[in-house]
Amino acid sequence: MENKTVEPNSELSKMDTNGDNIISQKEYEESERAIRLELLRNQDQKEDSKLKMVWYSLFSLMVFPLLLMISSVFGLEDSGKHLSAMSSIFFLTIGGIVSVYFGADSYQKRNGK
Ligand SMILES: [Ca+2]
Repeated sequence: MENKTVEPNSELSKMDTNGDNIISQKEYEESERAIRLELLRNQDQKEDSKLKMVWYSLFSLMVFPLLLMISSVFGLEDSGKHLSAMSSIFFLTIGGIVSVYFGADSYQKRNGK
């Protein structure tokens, strides 16, 4: 059997965790498992941030009418008018964000991703 060497200070040399200068099958599988775990963690963080975005969108949906009420209470007629003008596109955008999130989520679950 021919001896193979790996480049020193490379990613491959880091696989030799016990320092015996041999990358065993076990060390290789452990590194592969660590990479897979890292990918899963990244995926999880991505899903968390998407979910957070949806929650903030829904929260802004509740804040919007409050802004209208506040502007009418303090007699800010112009602000109220501007907010009313914005409301239709605002609600459409929030609805789009939320529906795309749930649509993409169910599509990914159905396709096993
Ligand atoms: Ca080793």
